[in-house]
Amino acid sequence: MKTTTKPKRILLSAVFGPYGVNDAYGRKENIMELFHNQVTKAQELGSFRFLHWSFGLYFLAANVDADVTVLDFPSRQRFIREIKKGYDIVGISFITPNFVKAKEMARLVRLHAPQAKIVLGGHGAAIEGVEKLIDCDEVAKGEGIRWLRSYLGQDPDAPIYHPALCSAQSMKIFGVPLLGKAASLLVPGLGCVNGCKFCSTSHFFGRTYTPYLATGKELFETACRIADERGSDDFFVMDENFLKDRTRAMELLHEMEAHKRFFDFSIFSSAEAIQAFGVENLARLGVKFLWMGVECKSQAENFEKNRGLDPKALIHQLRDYGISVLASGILCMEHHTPDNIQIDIDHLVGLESDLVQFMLLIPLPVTDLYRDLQRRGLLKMDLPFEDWHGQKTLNFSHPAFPGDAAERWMKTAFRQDYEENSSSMYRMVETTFRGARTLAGKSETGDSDPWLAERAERLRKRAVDYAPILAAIEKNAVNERERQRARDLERKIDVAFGPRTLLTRLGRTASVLLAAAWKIRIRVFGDGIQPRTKATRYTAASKAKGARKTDIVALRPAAGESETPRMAAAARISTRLQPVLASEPQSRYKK
Ligand code: B12
Ligand code: SF4
Repeated sequence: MKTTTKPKRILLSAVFGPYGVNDAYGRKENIMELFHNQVTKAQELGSFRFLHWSFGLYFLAANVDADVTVLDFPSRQRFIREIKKGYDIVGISFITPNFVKAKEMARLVRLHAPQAKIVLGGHGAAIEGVEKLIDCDEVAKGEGIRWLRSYLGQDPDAPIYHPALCSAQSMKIFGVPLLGKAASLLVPGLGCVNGCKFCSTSHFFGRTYTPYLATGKELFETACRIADERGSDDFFVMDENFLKDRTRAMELLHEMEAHKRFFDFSIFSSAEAIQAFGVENLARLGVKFLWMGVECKSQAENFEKNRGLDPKALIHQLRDYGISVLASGILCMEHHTPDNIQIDIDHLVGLESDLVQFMLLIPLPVTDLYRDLQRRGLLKMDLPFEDWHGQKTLNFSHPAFPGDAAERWMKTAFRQDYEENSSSMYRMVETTFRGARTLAGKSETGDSDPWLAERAERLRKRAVDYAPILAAIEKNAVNERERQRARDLERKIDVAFGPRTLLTRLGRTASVLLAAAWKIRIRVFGDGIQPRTKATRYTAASKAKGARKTDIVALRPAAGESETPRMAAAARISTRLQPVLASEPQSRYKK
């Protein structure tokens, strides 16, 4: 008689909140918001307030044969409630600064669910000796899907299923919610082969690249499925160096053009890979946002990926093509002193990118930098891991930056960028406008084709959609320069793309009112935002062959756990796009 084994019951949890507060488990600087944490934090009302889901957990859940619950952004109490439900395995995903939270969660599991095995995963698993520091049964280092499948006795090499996921919740700038569907997540692969000395991601995955979607065709087919399922052609591409595999990216572009299917992408890539792919190709591909690691000015102290490149010229060209750039730089590098660090800050600010990230040099476990400083006895191992987040304190002895010097330089740098370059939202509207003009200009000179002409039209629409927020920017400008810039840009958009419609006028008023309301909210209740808890349940039966597509979806969340951000129907800063090529009707791609 055939016996069937009961599927394992697994809980996969992110660390508990609240996040970004000073308490026994964390620090107020360690905010759970990408941009507000480390990019636009000095930009007051204009800071980007986006919350991203804990993507790795959903990938794991969708790729093992088991009954899996994903608990994202729980409170400590909510986590306790969940572990009491009798799981066989509790997986905890954490990064280094959240070490203490993971430790406390493991303690709670032993206390309330002694039958459960505890598995640790995520970048925190790289901490040396973590298996002894936290009471656990297993530690998954590196790529987790293969690991978890092997642990469960399943085929580690089975094909990877890419779930359809929304990338973010609660997105606001100047208090104005971004309307339309949030971008979907696309994870082409994990890791990066470049192995820059400080880079935690590259080292965690053993300086290798693990593709989830190995070819342009696979990428295209997955993007089509997700776009159709979620009703959005916009993608946040979670891949540390997406353009590194140039052939794959080119193949994706060819597939899109062959099937006349437009997508928009926000990507991360290194300068050498961007240069090799070509700026016009990026515009054709629909890249609208690009994160690039500039790191510092000095060629001698920089990394191979930036050798011999002129970031200023590259960024200028990218923006001319409507591609917003986030340039990231590292402060308090080993060669920095109070006498030369300003050179790098001026360099980063002078690049005139749309956004700038300043991050302190933080040697994280297993990187070459970490090992090097460890060998030299410079790591501050007595500094609690909660402080290893890179926005306040150095975790190694740097003779030139004692006490709170690092933090002071960082604050000055963010402020300088804001005052000189204006708010990032202003810059992004400008980039979009510039891109629309550049591509339209190509049509006028006969240097275009229907595909590029459609890209021009999309940029034009986006510029018009964005324009109402310029009123809020003008009203809340950091200085006269920004006020004047916002006014001028609005005028230019009006002149280029026609007079303001009633909708635009309403949008302007709404954006000013929403920004005022946001200002009051911050004054009265403070600046903090906490993400909403989300529990998603995946059953083994629903993941059986053929049923994946329709069945791997979030169950209705319990009361108070809604994952759908409520969007006020006010000012419209929408990236909603009409997927049409010239006048042809959109043909949804069919496999
Ligand atoms: C998205 C992201 C965020 C989001 C997090 C959203 C969230 N809900 O947690 C935001 C933007 C808020 C964020 C913030 C921060 N982040 Co962050 N973030 C990332 C990023 C860019 C992508 C992670 C991701 O989703 N990857 C895709 C998924 C599929 O891969 P994955 O998460 O690695 O998961 C795989 C494996 O790790 C493993 N796995 C993961 N969890 C588990 C659990 C179990 C049980 C198992 C078996 C396996 C497993 O399996 C998965 C599939 O293979 C990474 C860089 C990167 N490219 O990896 C940095 C990264 C994880 N962040 C990092 C850091 C330091 C931070 C910040 C402190 C800011 C900063 N200084 O950079 C803050 C901390 C916020 C906080 N309060 O906790 C570091 C972690 C370094 C380290 N060694 O711990 C990274 C590596 C970036 C870096 N600096 O190099 N981050
Ligand atoms: S290129 Fe970027 S992702 Fe790759 S190793 Fe260097 S810093 Fe890390």
